[in-house]
Amino acid sequence: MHTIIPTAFQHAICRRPGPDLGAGLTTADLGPPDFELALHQHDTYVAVLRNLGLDVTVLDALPGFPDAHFVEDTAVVTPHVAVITRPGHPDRRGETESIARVLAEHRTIEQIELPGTVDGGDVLMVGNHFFIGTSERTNRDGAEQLAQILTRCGHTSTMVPVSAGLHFKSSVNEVGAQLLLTADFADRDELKDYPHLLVPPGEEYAGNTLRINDHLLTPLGYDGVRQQLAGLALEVSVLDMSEVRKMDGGLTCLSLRF
Ligand code: CIR
Repeated sequence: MHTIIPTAFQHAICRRPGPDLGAGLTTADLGPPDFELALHQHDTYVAVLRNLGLDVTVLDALPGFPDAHFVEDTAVVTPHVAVITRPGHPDRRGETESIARVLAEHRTIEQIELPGTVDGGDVLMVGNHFFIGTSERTNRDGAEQLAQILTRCGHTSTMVPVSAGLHFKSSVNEVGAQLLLTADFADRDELKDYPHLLVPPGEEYAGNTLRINDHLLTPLGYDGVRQQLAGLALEVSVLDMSEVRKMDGGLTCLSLRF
């Protein structure tokens, strides 16, 4: 059993969007993304992480993989290991190799094996505990493989069926020590031991708010969520996520933090 190390993120990995980002997977029906604006929004995101003191590795776009800037889905990084996922959508499986090379500089590598599938967007770390959403992208076999790796590392985990949104973290994120911000999953049994802030109706997209140590990043345009976050003793940055939203992405998807 490993010692549990409190999580203060020091590193992040991001990847620049490529000019083909509009060819990625989406259900959003918000029109095609503007490449230049997407790059600008991505640069702002990276600058915010760097201002928070993170050492950020920014990889080049990956030709042929228009969703590759959503790096969160390619790995689950814990204080001890990096678990390289097997993304649920076959079009995304070629994104993991280059991420594994970078993560191998920081962590022992583990791997989700066939027939398992996991998208990192379904995995939320809350202290020593991990929620693993089972979704269209993360199947039961993948979730069980991940749970076994986490158990070996001294963590606990709970599986939660994802009944709304693309990924678990589309709706649920940690916005303070053990404090969850939840859209859609507020009354779920699996979350009952954690205090929640509730996302107001119509602001579900802002359920994807990202905590980096003592700082929160939340998407522009959701005043109800902003007011909730203002009551916490954390600094808040508001970022325009319009272009990644068109491709079903959000703040958490754009980085791996560890
Ligand atoms: C996909 O459908 O896979 C991408 N267009 C969006 C992935 C977003 N990832 C995330 O929320 N972790």
